[in-house]
Amino acid sequence: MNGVETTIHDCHIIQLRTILRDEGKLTIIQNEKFDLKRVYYIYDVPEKAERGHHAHKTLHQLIVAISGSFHIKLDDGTRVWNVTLRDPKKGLLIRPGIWRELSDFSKGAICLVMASELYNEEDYIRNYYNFLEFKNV
Ligand code: T46
Repeated sequence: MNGVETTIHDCHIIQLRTILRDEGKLTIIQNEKFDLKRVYYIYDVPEKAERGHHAHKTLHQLIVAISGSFHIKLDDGTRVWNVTLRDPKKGLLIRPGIWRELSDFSKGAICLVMASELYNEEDYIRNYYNFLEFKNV
């Protein structure tokens, strides 16, 4: 998938398989649209702090609010999609070439991110005007 041509319509909420029992719930993330190479999580985010404010050239990601809630604004250079994640049974699939801004973290929120590649700063576009150039907008 070419990050230059992707739009917010290539990003989706994915319902994750969940086993419900009286003893609690178990959610499985397995073969969700890309091969997984890296997992990280963001937590202890202070009130009013924002994260992201960048895009990736080639990275695919699946983001899950495994605790609490937060807001994600996705932007393809033309259109914007605002999503609030608060259900650990749902993941947000973000394709390459999408600008994202994370905000409104609730107390105790944990943002779990699964990524298709190892960390590579060269894959980031951290300036919005460079992002618009990348998208040919
Ligand atoms: C994303 C959002 C949701 C590493 O050294 N290795 C890593 O795997 C990651 C993810 C980050 N870092 C370093 C790079 C920076 O010096 O950790 C520092 C913070 O990273 P960043 O400013 O990119 O953090 P966020 O929370 O703004 O963004 C992260 C991911 O980078 C990004 O892919 O989509 O979470």
